[in-house]
Amino acid sequence: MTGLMWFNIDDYQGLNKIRHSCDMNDEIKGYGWEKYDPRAGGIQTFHDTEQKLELTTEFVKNAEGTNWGIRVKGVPKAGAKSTTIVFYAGLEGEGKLELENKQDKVDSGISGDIKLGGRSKRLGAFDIVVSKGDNKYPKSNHVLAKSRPAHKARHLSLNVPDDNVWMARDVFVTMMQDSIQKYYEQYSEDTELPPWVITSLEPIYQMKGNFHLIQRTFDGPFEFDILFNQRTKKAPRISSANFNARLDHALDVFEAKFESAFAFQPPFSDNLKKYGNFSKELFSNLIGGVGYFQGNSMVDRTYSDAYEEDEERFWEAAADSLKKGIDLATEEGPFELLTTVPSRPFFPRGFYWDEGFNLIPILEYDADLSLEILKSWFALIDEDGWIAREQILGPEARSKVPKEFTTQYPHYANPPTLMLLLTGILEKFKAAQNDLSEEAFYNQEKQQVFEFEAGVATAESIFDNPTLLGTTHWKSPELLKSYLKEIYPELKLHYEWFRRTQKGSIRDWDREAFSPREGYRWRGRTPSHCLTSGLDDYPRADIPHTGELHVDLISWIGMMTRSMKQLAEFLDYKEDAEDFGEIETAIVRNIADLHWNPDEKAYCDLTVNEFGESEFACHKGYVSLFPFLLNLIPIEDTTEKLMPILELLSNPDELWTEYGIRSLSKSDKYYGTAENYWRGPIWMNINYMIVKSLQYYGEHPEATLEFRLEAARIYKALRVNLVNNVHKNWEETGFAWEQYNPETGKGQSVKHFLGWTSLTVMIMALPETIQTI
Ligand code: 6A9
Repeated sequence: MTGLMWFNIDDYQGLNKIRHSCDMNDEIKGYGWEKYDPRAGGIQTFHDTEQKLELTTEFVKNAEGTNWGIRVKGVPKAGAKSTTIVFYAGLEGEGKLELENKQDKVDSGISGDIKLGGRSKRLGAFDIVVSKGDNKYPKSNHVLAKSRPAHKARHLSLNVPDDNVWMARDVFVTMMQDSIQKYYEQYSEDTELPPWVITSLEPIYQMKGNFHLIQRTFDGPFEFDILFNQRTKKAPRISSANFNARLDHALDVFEAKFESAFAFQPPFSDNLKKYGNFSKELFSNLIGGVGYFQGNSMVDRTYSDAYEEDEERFWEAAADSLKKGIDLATEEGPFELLTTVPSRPFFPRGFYWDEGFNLIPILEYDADLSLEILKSWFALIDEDGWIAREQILGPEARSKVPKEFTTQYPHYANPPTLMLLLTGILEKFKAAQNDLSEEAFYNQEKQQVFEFEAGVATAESIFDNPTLLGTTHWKSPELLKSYLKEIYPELKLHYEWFRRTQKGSIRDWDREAFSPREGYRWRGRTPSHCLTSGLDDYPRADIPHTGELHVDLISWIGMMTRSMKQLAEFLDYKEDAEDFGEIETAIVRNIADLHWNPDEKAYCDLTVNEFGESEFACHKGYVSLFPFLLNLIPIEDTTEKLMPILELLSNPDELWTEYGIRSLSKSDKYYGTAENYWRGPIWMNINYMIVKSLQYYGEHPEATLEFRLEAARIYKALRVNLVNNVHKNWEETGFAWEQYNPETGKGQSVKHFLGWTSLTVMIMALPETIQTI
């Protein structure tokens, strides 16, 4: 594990906030990837106001994945001078990591390159070089500083337990405190602390260990390299000499893949100057946020009776058990997970339903990577078919979560968005196979890139390389089939878990024709929250009831069924496909028979009133849209059901705003109340689904013309409003946001939220208008 820390040392202010991990409240005016390709490299910048530094890290790696390099470039802001940078490398598990410079030259600082040599089971033999770079001696007047010959780099090493390597900053701070203390012991408490105490830590940490810190200090602008190479003949080494050529190549790869993945449409394509950097940053930070996590997860396996939620006022008893559950939870694992994260500074871990959205743009850009991530998630399905909603693996991930939120419960669900992605994969594959012959398909892609790109030669070589493109699964149907066959049994288990554990009880009241099995209820609901639905505080029936049925959940399970059916058909599992088909039909019927409220002209949750009668619980907003969002409304119902949905979407007294569709109707009594998280604010994940469904139903040949024209009108305006509002906020603040204010459009809640907010790039690539005739 390697990392970088930095701080300004003109005075001792910077010391208090040594920059290491990203934190939401840091005074940084924007930071992150400008361009990033996970197979070739990219550029990351930090506009660090607090540490008075403009920092850039250029990153390259080879296609084989064995070697990488980082060029660290810094420019102190006006009035600032000296910066110190600490690079660290720690080895977890078996193996070794050692300094290879001559030991006798180390104690007083190292003036040239620094080299670590290592070996581990997974990496084989490797080395890490931290180049000398530009390193000038500070013109300090301090007499003690003058007695030091030069600002040499420092190397320190010690043993750190595996689980603590991530705490590099704390380790460094401890060392620094020791040096400061030693200084005061030697001199006097009243002498002003000279800078070299911090930049030339005492050589008391020279034991051979698995953990190494290398500190370089610079006056003015600086530049140096960190180069990691496996000692294998398989791939040429990455060096300071070939760094620039590799970076150019990485940026070419990024541009070529980006242009072909997201072919922007008007009005955005007409103004790439305005939208170009914006969209590249959004996407680069999504894909640059992909992380590998490893460690134990906290799970409450007590299966307390209260978790059955079958008693009246069940949430009270459940709350008691949940409180105990926090302490009764046991560690499970270790698990590993490759995943995107909703937000690097604030939610740096995987969330189940976020992932299905976050992978949509990644599927376009690098399909192989999205399949690898998907597989990594599905590998977490346990023997009951459950996946924990929030993946908090290991102590580092856990350190970012208050204790009461760390425990996962095996009866809790979260929307199965990853199944939606699976449908997208099948569609994309079929499009690649059917529409065009394979070769023609690639020629066309090539052609598109030629049109955009000056570097034709590079573009050509990139497009001859499916590995670099991440399209090997499209090139080989066998590969895709065997991938899907491998995950199919777990997926089926997962699907059955959903239907079994979230089953609702359908009461035998007077409805025409409902299918008794298909009604569902989210577990884990309280009067104020339904966290498992993903829509946290969105209002439901005022008092939870065991006879409640949730319209968003039946829709999710309907989509999941359809997706399983498509998969079974693709793999030629005929019987399964038939079974799924029957369930799908029953669900579509029950969505209409159980959940459509003809008086409100909306889909609603159901609850049971004080007389034991079934009753609608209607709160118009995202929840009432779900049958539409997941395309589960039969086209025959255009006039009766789809038209009123358009009316709901386009009415400014209900869901319409100039910035996107708000989560809860302005006319609902809970609009804007309490936490006001999903009670009005605009969320990009659901807006993306709305835009896509407007397109789906609006282009449906069997829909009425009246409907299609109205859908087209809303589609066109909504698409532009969404993109422009995210763009405006990005211009103004330097950030993408978790949600947007429905009255002002202002970004709010968590900033640097590049999970589903980056779906904006998908929206830019959708057609400006839909086909109405
Ligand atoms: C709180 C506090 C440093 C809430 O994006 C992740 C989820 C969504 O899945 C969900 O739909 N977010 C949305 O309603 C954020 C959830 C964070 C919960 C953990 C810990 C962090 O303290």
